[in-house]
Amino acid sequence: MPSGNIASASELLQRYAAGEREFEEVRLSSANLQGAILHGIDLSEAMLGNADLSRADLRGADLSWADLSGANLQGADLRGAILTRADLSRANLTRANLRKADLSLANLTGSQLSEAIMPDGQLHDATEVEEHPPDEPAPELPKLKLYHQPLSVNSRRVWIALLEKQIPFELVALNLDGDQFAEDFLAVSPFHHIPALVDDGFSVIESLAILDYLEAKYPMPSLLPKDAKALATMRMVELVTANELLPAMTPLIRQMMGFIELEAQTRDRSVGQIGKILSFLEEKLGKSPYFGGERLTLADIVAGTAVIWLPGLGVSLDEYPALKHWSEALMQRQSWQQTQPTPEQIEGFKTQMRDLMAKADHS
Ligand SMILES: N[C@@H](CCC(=O)N[C@@H](CS)C(=O)NCC(=O)O)C(=O)O
Repeated sequence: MPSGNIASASELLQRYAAGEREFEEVRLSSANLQGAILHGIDLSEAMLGNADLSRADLRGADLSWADLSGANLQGADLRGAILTRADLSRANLTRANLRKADLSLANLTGSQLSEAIMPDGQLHDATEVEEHPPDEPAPELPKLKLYHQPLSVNSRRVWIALLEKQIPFELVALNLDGDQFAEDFLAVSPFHHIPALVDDGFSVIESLAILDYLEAKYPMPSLLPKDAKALATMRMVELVTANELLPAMTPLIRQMMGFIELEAQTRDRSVGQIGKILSFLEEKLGKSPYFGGERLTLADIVAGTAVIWLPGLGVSLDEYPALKHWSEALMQRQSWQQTQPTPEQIEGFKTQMRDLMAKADHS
């Protein structure tokens, strides 16, 4: 079913991320869709005049009859896109890839096509771009590499952000049974921690730094609120999760995994501290669907990969109805479902850690 009345770039990107492809009545003149990943989208008749679509991935998109006059399509990937009767007058198509695109009856008056790769495989006004034979497969996009462990909450937040932002990436799973000390991994992550991200030879460690890097490099769809208070709330939630909630949960996680027996007093202390943090989070969430307001942000990803474990650790969310509803809704998202560790992975990790602990006791 086509979605009507899309009036903001973020709404379009959110709905696209949720799997919708057909959109009607899109009015996004002058919108910022720089670097947006929208392949296969149906935007026929969309109003995108003066929009910034530079470096956008619009492979196979239907843009027939769309108003793209004055749009910035510099470096956009428009391979196989349908641009029949589209208004591309004054559009900047410098370095855009239009291979196999259908430009029949499109209005290209006054558009800039310098170094654009045209539908027939010819370079229009080419200067230094290498010409590929028409049937040669398109060069692969450089892929990010995420080193992770499926049960790691710190890794999962990065994994989910990559999925939500629709960034192509490759997962490299570590067992953490000693493989994190391998020389080639230490070259990436000198403190032998996952997650670690490698982007074209550039390594980033520390999950929150990785999230910031992804946001800066791939700003669309945005996972950062714009408003000052929402931004501060987002950072508070991220840091309170990392610095308060996860340390308070650690003894309960160790007990759940069967690594330790917890004394009642230690358990009560952990549960009391978690309660304090949950009250704080409940208050910050308020009546909004997400911590940053109407849209998913990094706060939801960071807190939402930790809080969802609490019922399984014996900490009920019943006293925190907003958080309970929020966490249940997050678990319905494809990105949470796709990254949820399987019971077999959890059992496998428990056995592996018990073996490692037994080995350490005997050495
Ligand atoms: N502050 C770091 C924490 C990373 C961390 O503690 N990772 C754990 C797994 S969740 C790890 O790599 N453990 C294996 C090791 O340190 O050898 C982050 O947020 O990325």
